[in-house]
Amino acid sequence: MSNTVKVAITGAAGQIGYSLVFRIASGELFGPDTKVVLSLLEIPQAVTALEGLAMELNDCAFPTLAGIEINSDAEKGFDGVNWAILVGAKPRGPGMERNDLISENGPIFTGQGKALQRGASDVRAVVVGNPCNTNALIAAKNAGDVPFNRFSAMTMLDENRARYQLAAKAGVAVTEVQNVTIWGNHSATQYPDFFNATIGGKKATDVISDHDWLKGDFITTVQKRGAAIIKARGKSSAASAANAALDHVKNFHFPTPDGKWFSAAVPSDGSYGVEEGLMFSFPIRTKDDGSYEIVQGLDHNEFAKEKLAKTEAELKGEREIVKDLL
Ligand code: NAX
Repeated sequence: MSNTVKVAITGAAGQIGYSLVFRIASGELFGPDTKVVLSLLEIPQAVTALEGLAMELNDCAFPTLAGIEINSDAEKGFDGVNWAILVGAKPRGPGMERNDLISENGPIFTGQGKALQRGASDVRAVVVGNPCNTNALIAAKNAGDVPFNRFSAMTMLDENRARYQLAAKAGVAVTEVQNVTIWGNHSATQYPDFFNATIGGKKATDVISDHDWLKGDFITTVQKRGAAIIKARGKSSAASAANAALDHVKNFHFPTPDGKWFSAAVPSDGSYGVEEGLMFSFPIRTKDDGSYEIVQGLDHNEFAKEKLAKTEAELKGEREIVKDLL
């Protein structure tokens, strides 16, 4: 196996990009023995900013950084990449509805899907730019013969947020909280599943006796955490989103420890009754051959089924808005 990994990052001059690139270049993501070539992509107006970013990266003198490429042309930027982290997207403007954002950002991902097909023969792509599930669906549907399951969307930030909330409520270290699945869309309809989560190896519902909190404030806090951060910081989550993108790539790149799983939005294969082909967040484990599987057999009570149905309906609605791009 080659010990050089080429990683493309779109929107690299943005705020998530600035938190992401140094950590990848430092060797934190793939380890000290793997060299990294960074392919940074931006819109033409932001290429100068990328040149400044490249100077800073070089000035870190990271032993693992084997090269930096800068492009505003996706086809060139995706040439030969192993991982594409698709962060670049337009933010929601004043008075803009979610549906407007879906229509505005969709075309970016048709172009990037096509460019991935032409440029990269062995690629995995994760979409961070919102609405990330639907953007990932658009990219995948435009990527020709790149297998559908090479595309995913990031719900790892939601999982990390949920793990922190459960740990804080139980008064334990966050490492004690495992197997918190985010089901569905990276949006306010997502379902952070505490029923199948564990705290210190026990069921979370046995450790946290306040089930009203679990069914109420816990879920809404996780669903609305992004908005709470914007309100407090005046800007959207950036370092935590970059951190989650690293976790996402690590989760797919390295074997999942026994008995554990992680959340990511991947193409549904019909598991848990979710319509096949929707880009839906599920519990995921990697397999020995480097591919992944959706963890089967988790129980859903009526409460959970209702939540799953709601987030699935939202994703179908988003897909309807972009149907001309698929
Ligand atoms: P910024 O506005 O700081 O950066 C976005 C960058 O993307 C800009 O520099 C812009 O020039 C670039 N860009 C736009 N179109 C592009 C294209 N076609 N090709 C290449 N670059 C392009 O936003 P930032 O805070 O970094 O957030 C980026 C995206 O992440 C947004 O869509 C945001 O909503 C989304 N998020 C997703 C999260 C998740 O958990 N999935 C959480 C954090 C974040 O909200």
